Amino acid sequence: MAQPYYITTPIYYVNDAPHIGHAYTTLACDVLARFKRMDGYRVHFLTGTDEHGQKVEKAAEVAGVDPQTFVDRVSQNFRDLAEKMNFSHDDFIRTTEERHTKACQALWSKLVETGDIYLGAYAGWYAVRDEAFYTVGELTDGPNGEKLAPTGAPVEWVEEPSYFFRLSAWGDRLLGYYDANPDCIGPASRRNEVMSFVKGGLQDLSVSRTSFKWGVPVPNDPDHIMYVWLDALTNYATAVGFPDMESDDFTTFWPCNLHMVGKDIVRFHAVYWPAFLMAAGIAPPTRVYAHGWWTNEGQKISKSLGNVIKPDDLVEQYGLDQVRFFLLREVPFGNDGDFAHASMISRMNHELANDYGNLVQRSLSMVSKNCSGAVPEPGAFTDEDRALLEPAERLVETMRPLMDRQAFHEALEAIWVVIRAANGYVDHQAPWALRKTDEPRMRTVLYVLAETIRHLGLATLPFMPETSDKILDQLAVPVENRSFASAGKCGALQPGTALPKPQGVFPRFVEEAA
Ligand code: ME8
Repeated sequence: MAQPYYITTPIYYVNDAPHIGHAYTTLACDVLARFKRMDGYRVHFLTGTDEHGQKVEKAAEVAGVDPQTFVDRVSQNFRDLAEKMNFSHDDFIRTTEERHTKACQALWSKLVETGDIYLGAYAGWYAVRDEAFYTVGELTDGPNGEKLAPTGAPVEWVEEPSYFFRLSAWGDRLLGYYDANPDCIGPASRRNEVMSFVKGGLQDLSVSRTSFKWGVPVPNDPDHIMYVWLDALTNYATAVGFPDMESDDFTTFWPCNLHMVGKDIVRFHAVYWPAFLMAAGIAPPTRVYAHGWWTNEGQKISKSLGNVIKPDDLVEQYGLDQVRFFLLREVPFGNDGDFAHASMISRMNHELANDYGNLVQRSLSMVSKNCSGAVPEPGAFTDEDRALLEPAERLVETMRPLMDRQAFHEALEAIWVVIRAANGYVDHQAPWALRKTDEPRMRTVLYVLAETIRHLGLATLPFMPETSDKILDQLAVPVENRSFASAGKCGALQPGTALPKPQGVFPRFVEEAA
């Protein structure tokens, strides 16, 4: 039986059009999902949209349509983005679906039964933009004397009857869970941040609202709708069959292996969510990873600054796999990053066109011209051949632990170490010269290069699926051999296999056109 791997993106608010930040999180998940599938796992990759709450209700009002019409329209933009970015999700959840209402209400009822939800009254500060409550100590004064949340969002005073989740009772048990599971929050800086927040003491959390209607009704008290974060977080359970905890999907995929989120929402995922789950007697997630924040040419990305980077525009301008590569290569995953067109062009020209593209093109053209367009027959391998081939054969093994700690940039660097070594090998072996002096040795060198490129094509497949497939097509690698099980000798290129005519894979970008 294949081992299960359940991975989720945040579900995105539908108050706005998708931008590069949303594409980034889902891309990271897509690359991991593809890697795990190639590594033999049974993967369930979930993304979707968060469609309830005051923020969405207000956005619908501004658009002059009823909330359902509004969410239907904007949710589609996120689906379109997923298609455009070649994301391979297995399910796209919307919180306005019937299956989700059922799951939220079932979780709520469990929490009422265990005594973890009680009725009270809320009086405090709320930021609609963050859909979050803040204590007075967290607020700062804005330029016009208004109160602001730590995120910069304006807050408003809210006073209304509310159900509460007894979060204050879960501090020690949360700390116990973090201690017993050192990998349950990554990277380490976020883990420390979460732990000190919990150590600072937790207050009970308001989990229902009465002043607007756009949400999941509280069972047996329909004047209340559920707090949008309790509703939203539950999506991860809904999608694998909750409340049917005996279902095949739930028993296979729960607890979730990885909730990928941005650093803005780590508290919701690493504090509130495990507390809700533990209170309901359900296992908390295995890992939450909070990545960093993108800015645009040094500025915060925001609609009001008019500097939102639309993934569609980038793909149009530079090509899909180029964008996928750049986003995960440019910034150590977990750190903040700055998007700059000059860096995008530089990476494309140096690492894609010059390093990878050039290696593939010159090697395969030589095979095509000098080996009758077929995989050459190698002779005995020399130490130099083995020095290139062996790390190439071990690439997946090298990448596995890096991917498991979401160090995408390190996994890419491991691939580029082999690419650079292969380019050095071509220069040093000079197969064009061997053609005149030692044809059998030329065939060995070209075979070693073709085999190395096969390993590289497999290793880059999760990151750049279309281009890597094109590379593997040029080596006539059968589709059923494009998994890591075939990466070893059993999938090795067979001498004599006819190869299609090679084609360039990574065009150079003309810098003036940027
Ligand atoms: O928070 N850089 O939805 P949301 C990097 N609905 N990542 C970014 C980014 C940026 N500049 N901007 C956005 C919500 N993101 C809730 C989630 S989950 C149960 C509910 C990414 O539409 C990043 O992953 O505001 C961030 O956490 C997420 O989009 C926030 O998306």
